[in-house]
Amino acid sequence: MICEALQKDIAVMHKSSAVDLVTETDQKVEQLIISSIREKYPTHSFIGEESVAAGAPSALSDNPTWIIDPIDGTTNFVHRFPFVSVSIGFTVKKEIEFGIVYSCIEDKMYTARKGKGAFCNGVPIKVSGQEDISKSLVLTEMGFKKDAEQFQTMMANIRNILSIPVHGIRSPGSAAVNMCLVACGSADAYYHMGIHCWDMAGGAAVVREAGGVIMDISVPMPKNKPSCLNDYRPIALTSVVMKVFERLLKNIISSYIPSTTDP
Ligand code: LIP
Repeated sequence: MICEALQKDIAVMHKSSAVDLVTETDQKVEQLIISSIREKYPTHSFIGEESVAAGAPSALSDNPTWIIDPIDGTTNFVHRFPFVSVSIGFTVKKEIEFGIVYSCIEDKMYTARKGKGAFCNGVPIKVSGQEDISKSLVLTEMGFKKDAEQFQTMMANIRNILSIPVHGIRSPGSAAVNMCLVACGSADAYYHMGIHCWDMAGGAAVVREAGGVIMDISVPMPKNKPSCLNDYRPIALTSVVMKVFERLLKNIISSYIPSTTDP
């Protein structure tokens, strides 16, 4: 459906701001996914980006829940910039059981199931294992909220990370694809302020099963644990930092502005 829509004119609508874009295809893809799953699993719950935008609750319960981003990278989709994905994470008792990210234009299907590994088009993937931040490629996204405080923090973070120096910073424009790029070792870390659960639920399973680490820097490290490596709280996350050098990034990212719309 997404690939077909890319061949036609794309009508753009706006959500929270003039740069928060949505299209009819976002809505149609979400409806298609939810209705086909609901037919098979009528008791399951859903958190979908476009349903929430239309007023549906965004609340996670213990019930089996599908967390859906029908088009992650809508701005890319509108511009035909080739990182556009469908992201689905499935939780039971608030724990992610499996995740799927389909990068439509690249035709890459990332899949992961708890304890069973991560795959791209069926081939096992793993994180890079890079432990030296100065040899790293780091991903980030600029997000939609551009108030003065957030803007300043975002720019300071980029300046700080570039000054380490790292090999580079990239911003592909789809949170789910970014997570999969870390999962398959094409990038070493990804950080994001104000990410939403539907942007990351599918990718979280993929990263974790590929040997990566996800953390919320707004959650203080427990005193009895030397690191957050085992403190995996996917649904509480509103910000992610991945990979083995998360401690370094934690020191670099100077402040944190939570998103208010996530469960
Ligand atoms: C978007 C992400 C993008 C990020 C935005 C937003 P959408 O998702 O993919 O990388 O910068 O904050 O979360 O709105 O295209 O599904």
